[in-house]
Amino acid sequence: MRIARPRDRAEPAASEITPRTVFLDRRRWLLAATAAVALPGPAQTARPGKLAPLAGAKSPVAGAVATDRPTSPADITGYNNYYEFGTDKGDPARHAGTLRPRPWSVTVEGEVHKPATFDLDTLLRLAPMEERIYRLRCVEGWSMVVPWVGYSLAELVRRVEPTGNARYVQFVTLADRAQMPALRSRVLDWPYVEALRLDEAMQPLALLAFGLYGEVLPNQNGAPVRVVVPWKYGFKSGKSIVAIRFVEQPPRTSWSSAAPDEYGFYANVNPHVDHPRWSQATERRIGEDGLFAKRRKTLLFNGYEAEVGQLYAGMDLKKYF
Ligand SMILES: Nc1nc2c(c(=O)[nH]1)N[C@H]1C(S)=C(S)[C@@H](COP(=O)(O)O)O[C@H]1N2
Ligand SMILES: [Mo]
Repeated sequence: MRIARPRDRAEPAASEITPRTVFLDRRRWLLAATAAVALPGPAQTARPGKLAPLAGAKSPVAGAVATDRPTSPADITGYNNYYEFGTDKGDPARHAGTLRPRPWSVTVEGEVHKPATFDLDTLLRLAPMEERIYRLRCVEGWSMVVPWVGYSLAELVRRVEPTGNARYVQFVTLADRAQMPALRSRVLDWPYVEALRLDEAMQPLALLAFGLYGEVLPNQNGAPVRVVVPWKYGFKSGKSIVAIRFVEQPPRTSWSSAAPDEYGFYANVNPHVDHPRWSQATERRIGEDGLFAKRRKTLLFNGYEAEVGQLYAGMDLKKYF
């Protein structure tokens, strides 16, 4: 289990030893970030720091706690896409130890009344931390359930006060060759960039995540801060964010510029719009992949239709895929 301290390694995850309902209930906490410290350790991942829980409170955000069984910490931190560290699923866990998640800052700029550079400690205290248990569905056809720790991206958006011209929000992620050797490969045009429409970014499910399973984010999952947009394919959820830009025109996004026929700007999870090279109707849940494990049916908007469907009312989702 890569996020555990070395001496804890033999211990099973709480999710493995506690009945699911008790486990989920126990995790419906508000979390305070004050204790978060990520020290670079001798292992390949940053040493975990706790995001301390405040007992009792539940996330007030509709849809924030999926009832599916959370994927194991070993799978969440061992099976990753983070191409800055290589393209194999095990590469991020093996190589992301060179990422330095502190010191860190995020610059917010463009069409806002209050542009600012936030250092990590300021960001950690910007709003109360919550646990959000989200399904994550990769465009490649697999999915996980992750207990993230963070707060709604809308909290940050409101504080910088977008101008009337702000219609899109672009997320720029770290691209530093000294920390990310795989940037030498030309697999994508670095830095990895993603974007949302402003109203999508304001939807309370859109998360700024700082941790998972109650600990600061492991490097391979996008330390120290990433975006998580649970109703869209995983590639929309940029890791290790360094800048957030508010703009008027649709910004460039890495995957839709690399392969515009395969990856649209919206990238909403949609079983009715196949990838040109494979079906998107079903998915494999990581951790359930025994010999006889059935693929699951992929749900429209990854199961978050009730919460986000109205954002796309009247849009042809086959055209705006
Ligand atoms: N900077 C950056 N962010 C990224 C990626 C990446 O390669 N680089 N991969 C994306 C893809 S394709 C997916 S599926 C998710 C995977 O997140 P996870 O490894 O935490 O499950 O991260 C997304 N964010
Ligand atoms: Mo993905």
